[in-house]
Amino acid sequence: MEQKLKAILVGAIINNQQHFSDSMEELYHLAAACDIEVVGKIIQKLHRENSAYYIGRGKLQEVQTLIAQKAADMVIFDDELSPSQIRNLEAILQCRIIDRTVLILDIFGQRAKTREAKLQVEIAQLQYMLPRLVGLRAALSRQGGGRGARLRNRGFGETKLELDRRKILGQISRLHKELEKLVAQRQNQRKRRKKNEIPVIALVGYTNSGKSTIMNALIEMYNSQAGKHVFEKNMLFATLETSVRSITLPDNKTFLLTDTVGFISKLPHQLVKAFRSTLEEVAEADMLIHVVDYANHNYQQQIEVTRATLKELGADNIPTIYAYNKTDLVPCENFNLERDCVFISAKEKTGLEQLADAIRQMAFTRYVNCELLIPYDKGNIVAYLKDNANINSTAYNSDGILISMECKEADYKRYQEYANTGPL
Ligand SMILES: Nc1nc2c(ncn2[C@@H]2O[C@H](COP(=O)(O)OP(=O)(O)OP(=O)(O)O)[C@@H](O)[C@H]2O)c(=O)[nH]1
Ligand SMILES: [Mg+2]
Repeated sequence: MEQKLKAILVGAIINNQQHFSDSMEELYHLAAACDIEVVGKIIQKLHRENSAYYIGRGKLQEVQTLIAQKAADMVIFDDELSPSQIRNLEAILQCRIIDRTVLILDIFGQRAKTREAKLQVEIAQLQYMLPRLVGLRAALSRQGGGRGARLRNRGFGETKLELDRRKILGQISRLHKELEKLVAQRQNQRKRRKKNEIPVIALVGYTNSGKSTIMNALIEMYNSQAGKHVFEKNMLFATLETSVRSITLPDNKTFLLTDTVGFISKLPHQLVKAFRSTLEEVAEADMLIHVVDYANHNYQQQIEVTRATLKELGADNIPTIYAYNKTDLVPCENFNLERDCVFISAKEKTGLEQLADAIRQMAFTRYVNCELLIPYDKGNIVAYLKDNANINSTAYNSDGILISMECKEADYKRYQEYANTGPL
């Protein structure tokens, strides 16, 4: 079995920033997801980041000693380093220096399955590499391309480093072209969906908050079609590709539910850019379900990170319901019920009806209550309404079937000639 790479984590508490320990814990999990063993941790309080070394020159001595003590292969910084910081640090510490961004890119690289996701990750990786080529090449030649010189990621490996800047630029533009074709296909699908006037609801939130589990729970509850489940797992970035499922509530209200990639603190801007086409699904949704991992003590900051990312995507003005998930892990039972929020457990399947109610109220506004008297020879209309409206009662009168129901405003207008009364 290949031995794991050993790493030391380095973080700086800049200006007494809060949530620092959570960020370091998250870095630990990111490293673990890349199959890296963390053997030490160094933290420094700073007023501002050191432009040459990120942390202070003096502190580097400590890092150097720890590297020797623990026989570490690499040092991982909890922030994106500039190309010159990487060069300077590698020159002094004589080992591989990587940052939070590289770990996230590596995880995305491992998880990408569809051609579209693979293209997007590769573009982001090349964009990250481009300004850092000199440093990467120097590090590689120093370490002879050996064990310490690479993350497990293939696409990010040595062969890529042999390419010069121009070649990489050419490759980025080729990948972009291929991506554009795939994106155009998906945009067409979206346009078609729009024409159907079915509301599109997107699940958004921090990675591992339970978006995919909620999607599966709703599929099971309302659409027991087999084989439609999406992948859910206790790991960072389980979902990288967008999935769309049609869900029909018992009152025949149908919507499209979208599950997509989760967010994280300091999500690399290269990734946000490369995944823009995937994330457009979010920006174009009619409503968002912002999923919060209520069992995570840091959930409030995760909400903020998610909101900031949504803003970056231009999706901050979409009607949103907050779904506080994993309540089965939270001892308190008196959840304070605010507007636009529901408390659920996707695992135990509790609170899902409240979530469905919230969806009804927010996404199905253009509905009316009405009574239609459908002549007996218009059986096709009755059949349509059975599938598409929420029928409260049916009475078989001498002059036709009297249906009292709640339906789309558009459907009411379509059959207005049969209206028994105006909209109620
Ligand atoms: N205890 C508990 N665990 C849950 C609940 N909902 C989801 N989980 C677990 O949380 C983990 C992450 O769930 P996912 O649904 O994959 O999370 P996600 O938000 O889709 O994550 P990404 O795709 O990585 O962004 C899984 O191990 C789930 O079983 C819940 O209500 N209670
Ligand atoms: Mg997921």
